[in-house]
Amino acid sequence: MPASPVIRSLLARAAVREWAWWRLPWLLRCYVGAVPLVMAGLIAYSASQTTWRQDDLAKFGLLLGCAMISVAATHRNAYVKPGMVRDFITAWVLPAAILLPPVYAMMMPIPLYLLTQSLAPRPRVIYKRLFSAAVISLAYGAAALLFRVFPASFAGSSIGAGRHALTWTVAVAVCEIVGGRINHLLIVGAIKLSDPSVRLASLELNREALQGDFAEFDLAILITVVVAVNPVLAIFAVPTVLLARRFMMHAQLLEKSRIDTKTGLLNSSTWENEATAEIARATRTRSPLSLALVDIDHFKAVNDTYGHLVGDKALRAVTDALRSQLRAYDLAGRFGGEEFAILLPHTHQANALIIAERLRTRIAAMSIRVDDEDESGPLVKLTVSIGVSVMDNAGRELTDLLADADTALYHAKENGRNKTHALTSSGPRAHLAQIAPAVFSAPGSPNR
Ligand code: GH3
Ligand code: MG
Ligand code: MG
Repeated sequence: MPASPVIRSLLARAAVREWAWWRLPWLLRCYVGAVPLVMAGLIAYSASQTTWRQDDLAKFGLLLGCAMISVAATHRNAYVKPGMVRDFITAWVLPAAILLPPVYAMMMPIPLYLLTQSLAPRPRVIYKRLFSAAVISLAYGAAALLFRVFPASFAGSSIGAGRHALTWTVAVAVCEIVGGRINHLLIVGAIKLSDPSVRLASLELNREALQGDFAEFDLAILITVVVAVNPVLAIFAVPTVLLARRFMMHAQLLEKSRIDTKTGLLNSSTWENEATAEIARATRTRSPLSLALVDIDHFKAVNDTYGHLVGDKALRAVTDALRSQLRAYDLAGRFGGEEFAILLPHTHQANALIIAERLRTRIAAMSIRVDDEDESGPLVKLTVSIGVSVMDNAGRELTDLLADADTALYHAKENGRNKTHALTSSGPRAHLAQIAPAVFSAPGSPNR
């Protein structure tokens, strides 16, 4: 009897040589392999050194239960994309590190990441989850050891009253900072090994990231203090963690609703809103503005020949080319399937045509590999046709500009594709711009 798809998938995972881990560059492979091994070794060692007490186990069970509820009760959308929302797992691991022998904090991330994996609509590669769990395990194992270095008069195994409550909390905060930094550094190591060009400052020093860091830091300390007073109080922290997670997700969802997921450009409704505002600004300030509609030529043939996945890859390549050619204040959106709209503020027709031509020639020069792993395999070549419209001091609506750009695009298609055409509108007499074919047509393509 043939094996079911589930059995086949399990067998494929069990086949060691099939692991995605093998496909990593060797240094990164060693790194993401070594961290979990070190974690396993240290857990085994500290387990052998631990006196297992019933009330510790009960406290651990309670903290783990609360952490699991906060992970499981978060909307599944949060797990669609890694990094979509903070999991706040360390907010539950810190109390374990402070109030229990170190082995508990080291064990805790493992079941939590297994749960995260099972909740994700599209399971993440297992070595990544294992690495994330191991990083937290090592970082908070170190935080647990650090806490024990403080004298009992300053910190100690239980929280006192008055001044001691304050110094105890300061010691917890120091351990959270140290644990958080080690966690961060270990992750940065993996990111840098996988892509040395990545700029971490832009990932870390933005409002969302800092807000998330602070919320996690704050919750971890509050939960530790509350659990130190009475472990059962941990239950009251669950709704607070859920609220914080929801709050963090809101900003991300808002951003996501503006963006076209396939290309990362603005989606058409957001583009239209922002373009309308930009046109109103240009009308008010009497500054020039142009609009370009870019349509990939014969894109259906790419899909028909190589399939939709390669088609999507080509769409992303065109998007990257668009981004690389535009200025920071230009507004690019995905307007339809293989059609893009670009608003060019402070741009007269002559400059708009130069920008559009630069874009067209750049895309025509690209070669997109059908199969990344087959260097001698087929390449996809694309061209685009571009229609440009312009608002020279005369106040016009977005619909007028789009209609003109669409007419110009139609002419570019009609005249052999891989061309830039423009339509100017000075009053009711719109006319096709006289564009020198030598400048604005593809080499070798028929002249208009
Ligand atoms: P033309 O030069 O006249 O523009 O020809 P075309 O084939 O590009 O235009 P047509 O409108 O006939 O086909 C557009 C194609 O774009 C059809 C559709 O399958 C493809 N397409 C639209 N959106 C996507 C997408 O998100 N991914 C992929 N792979 N293809 C898409
Ligand atoms: Mg097309
Ligand atoms: Mg089209």
